[in-house]
Amino acid sequence: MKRIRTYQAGLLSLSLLLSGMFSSCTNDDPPKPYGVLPSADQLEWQKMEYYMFIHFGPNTFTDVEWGNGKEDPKVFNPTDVDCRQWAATAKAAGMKGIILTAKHHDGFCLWPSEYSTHTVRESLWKDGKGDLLKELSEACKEYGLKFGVYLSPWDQNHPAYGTPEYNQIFANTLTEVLSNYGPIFEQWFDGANGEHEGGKKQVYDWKMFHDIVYKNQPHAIIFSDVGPGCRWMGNERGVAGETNWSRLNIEGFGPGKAAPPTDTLNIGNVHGAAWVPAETDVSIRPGWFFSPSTNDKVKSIDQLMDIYYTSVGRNSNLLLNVPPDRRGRIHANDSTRLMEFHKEIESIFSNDLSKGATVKASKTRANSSKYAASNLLDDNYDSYWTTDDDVLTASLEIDLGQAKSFNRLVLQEYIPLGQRVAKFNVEYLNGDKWEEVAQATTIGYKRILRFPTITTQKLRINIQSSLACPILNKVGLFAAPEKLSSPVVMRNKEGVVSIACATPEPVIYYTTDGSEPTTSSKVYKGEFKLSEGGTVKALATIDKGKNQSEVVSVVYDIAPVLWSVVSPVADNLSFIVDGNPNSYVAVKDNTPVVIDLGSKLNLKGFSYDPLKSETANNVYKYNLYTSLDGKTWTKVQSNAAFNNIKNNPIKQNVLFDKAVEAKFLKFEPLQTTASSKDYIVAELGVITK
Ligand code: FUL
Repeated sequence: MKRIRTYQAGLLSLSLLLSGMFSSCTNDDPPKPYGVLPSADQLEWQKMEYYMFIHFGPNTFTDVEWGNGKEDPKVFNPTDVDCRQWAATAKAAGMKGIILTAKHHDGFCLWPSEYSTHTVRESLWKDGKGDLLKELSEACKEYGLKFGVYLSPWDQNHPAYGTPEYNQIFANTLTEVLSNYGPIFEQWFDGANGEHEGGKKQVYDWKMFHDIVYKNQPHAIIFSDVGPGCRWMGNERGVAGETNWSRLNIEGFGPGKAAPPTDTLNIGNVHGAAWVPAETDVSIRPGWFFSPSTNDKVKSIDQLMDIYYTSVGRNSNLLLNVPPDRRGRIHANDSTRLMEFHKEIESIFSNDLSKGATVKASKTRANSSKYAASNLLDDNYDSYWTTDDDVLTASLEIDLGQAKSFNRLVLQEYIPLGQRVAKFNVEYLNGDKWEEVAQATTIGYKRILRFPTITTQKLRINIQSSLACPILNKVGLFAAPEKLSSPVVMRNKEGVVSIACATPEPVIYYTTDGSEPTTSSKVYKGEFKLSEGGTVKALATIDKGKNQSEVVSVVYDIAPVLWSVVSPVADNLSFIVDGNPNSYVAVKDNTPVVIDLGSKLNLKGFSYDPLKSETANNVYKYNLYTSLDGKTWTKVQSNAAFNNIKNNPIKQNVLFDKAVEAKFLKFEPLQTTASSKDYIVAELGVITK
């Protein structure tokens, strides 16, 4: 009897235990994935965050952004290629890999391809025995970096381009690259094509190309405007959308053909059907290829930090281009800047002020410690805080234990279960009042918010809208040094230079002879004349020089003091010659512009400032004429192109084959970057120095 009762009691407690286990199991289950998810390879790729792009090829020597494929392969003759230096630089800069332009739009192959006669084999480099892909892939292995390749489907050299045979040739090229130099972490397919009307049209066999990638490199991420591995984020300025979903609708689009509009690429689609995260590609110099003329235009630390925040800080990977010079080495100006940039990132993000804090969540899934808010502070990627399925808003309160000062907040969503958060804000306890310090939309893999320094013990993150229960795995707080704004140098039509600075009451030092300004240089007391041109370098300081800005450097040619637009006659055309690249005009009906330079000048070249917008109708192809009397014209540039101006609308400097005497300039647009009949000119200038 006793035995039976015991047995029954045992059964009862077993069933209680089981039911308890069962119900807590239900509540304790991780949330179901939301929407489409990253693959394991996409997740690994996203965790790389920052890697190097290398543009190298004939353009490095011919000083153009897009070669036309007709250049003599012998122009490619670097004197001192050192891929180990590239890899060592990338590694020391904190990058996780390198992607090389194995073949750009000129068709030149940086390896001795069997399927082309426009390769390193035909060049003078190493007597035609060199192989850049081999050297760089080996250097990457040695330095523990991942290796990726860029291949342009658009090929201006290959005779078969524009015919169905080209697809097989491109496929063979791909196989060569992907089977000989692996492992390849990313295959970059450039969508650019400058053929326009009347040009060659290639109908690409993307299915075949993708099959080849996956057959040879099953883990490779395929980049294009629409992925499928990762997507172009719509501009070459380094600015991903403030809202940035990793989902995208790709149905009906294709790489190299009708891609979604650039503003969609920039922000993704909230309910997109495919996981295609953003990659931000941007160059450390104004152009993608090295040019001696840009040695002093390497982006400043402030500019690079801005790019870091608008890429990595906005749910995007950063692919930073560092073009080797004509020796085949990364120029000291670029490598020095990369080290400074890395140091800055490290100095900010190596000291997480939330260490040792406590975090309380207003809601926690099943009230289970498994999903506790404390998971946000550990370094385990796979431990996270989340809420019950039906809870879409919640607050996280961080108590730092004592007042601390900071101005950066890092948040990460646990994307293996999908991207969910659509809106949140951040408040801090100021005395006894909660005050908002920032608000934002998406988080994604990583979001970094910048705000003015606050000092507080308590911070609150309010998730205000989420597509499913929010899942966050990281919170971090950091203090970036408050930087002094760099001076802004302007010169007007009369050649008068003014220097301003956003920081109140700075002391500005400057030079005009190209030397570096220091606190012993001339103090800026007011405007000065520089109508004949020169280099202005300026430095802002406060606290008796203890706190200094970065140096800015601006090179000026002759000022447009005497210039005027003689035709067409229309309002505001004087903006073209007012010395101010921020004022612009839309010239009606694609009419040529004629400028009277006021005196005879010896022109080495000319410059065109477009409107700095990817959607503006800037000039792509043009003719340029010069004249001494405004009647008889000499064509100095015929059907010339500002290559890549659509995606990278920066100032274009064009050098003539030989200098020419002129008093008049005629600029005639032939093709523009958008469909409008009015083209944009911000400034036309001359190069005489
Ligand atoms: C663009 C190209 O046209 C540029 O030359 C550069 O390679 C950039 C990364 O992609 O589409």
